[in-house]
Amino acid sequence: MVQSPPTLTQFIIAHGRTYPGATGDFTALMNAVALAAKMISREVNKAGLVDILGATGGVNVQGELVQKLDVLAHEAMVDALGPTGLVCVMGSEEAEDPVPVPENCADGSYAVLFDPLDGSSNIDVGAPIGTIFSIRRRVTLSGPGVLEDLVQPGRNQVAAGYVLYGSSTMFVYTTGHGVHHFTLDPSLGEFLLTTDLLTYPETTHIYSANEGNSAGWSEADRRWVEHLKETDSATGRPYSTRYIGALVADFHRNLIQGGVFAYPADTKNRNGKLRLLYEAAPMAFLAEQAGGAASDGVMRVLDIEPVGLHQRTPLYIGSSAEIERVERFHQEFTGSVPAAPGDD
Ligand code: P6P
Repeated sequence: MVQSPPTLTQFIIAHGRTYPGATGDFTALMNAVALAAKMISREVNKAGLVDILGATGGVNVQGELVQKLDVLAHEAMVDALGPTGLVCVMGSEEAEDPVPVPENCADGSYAVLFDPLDGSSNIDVGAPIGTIFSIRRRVTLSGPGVLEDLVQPGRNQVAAGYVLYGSSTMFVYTTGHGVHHFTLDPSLGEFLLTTDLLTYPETTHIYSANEGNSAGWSEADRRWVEHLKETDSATGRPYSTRYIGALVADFHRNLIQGGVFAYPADTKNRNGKLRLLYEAAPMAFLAEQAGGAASDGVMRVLDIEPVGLHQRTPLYIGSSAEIERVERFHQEFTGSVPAAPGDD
């Protein structure tokens, strides 16, 4: 029997002493997330073969056209997590209100938030998409969880991760002891360990931003990106730009190759486009665990005190040196978004 790398489950059990609670509950919870990931991966990989491409015609709370796979992914996460008895309430990009778990399973000690299918506009063009999840301990004592269990600062996360549906399906997570990277072996139906402790490379030479929005950026952001286009002292060359349009894919590439991702506030999204609780905060936990950082331009994302389930934030995430630099630009130049035409 060829000893393959450990599966996700074997890895979590072997590291059980470092996981929250260490009662086996966390292992079961992560297995439920991994099951949902496999179910979503199966649907994503056959998207071209059956009628699940294209929009449902519905619109989610963000006002974004809901793609059929978004709905499937949301249902996969709810169906996998709800019956475990480990989760008291869920928050999803696809649901305006907190998602309850089955009544007889409501005493779980975890509250889980997720973006079930990040970058869904990439679905119909075969570009990478992802799932993002964020796990916190409940703050209420028992019974069905409530909004308060979900709306907690990023520092309270006990685990966070993403699934990347690309050339292969990858599962990347942290519990505060480094970033662990797994790849799905479809022949086994198991995620196998690829890299135990992923960390950002020392130097970065990639930036990821949708410069189509730059006319609506603040002076600080415009100056920062123009600075990146000048010759960089560390590498002797200007940065390259890479932008896939899916946070998970841009984040993962920058983590492996070195880089910084930015979705600044602009005149269309004056508080930023990305959601704090189930996009920015879990990715920020991963970034910090990989030796990087994440900021809203002024403060670290994990320190932001959230007030709403679908609250948005500007996001700059990547190597620490780059995040410190963009924060310096926001100190030196105005970070205020210009008034849009017709604004008072
Ligand atoms: P834009 C996908 O819709 C998403 O939420 C992130 O995954 C991605 O980084 C960003 O929005 C892309 O936004 O405006 O550049 O298409």
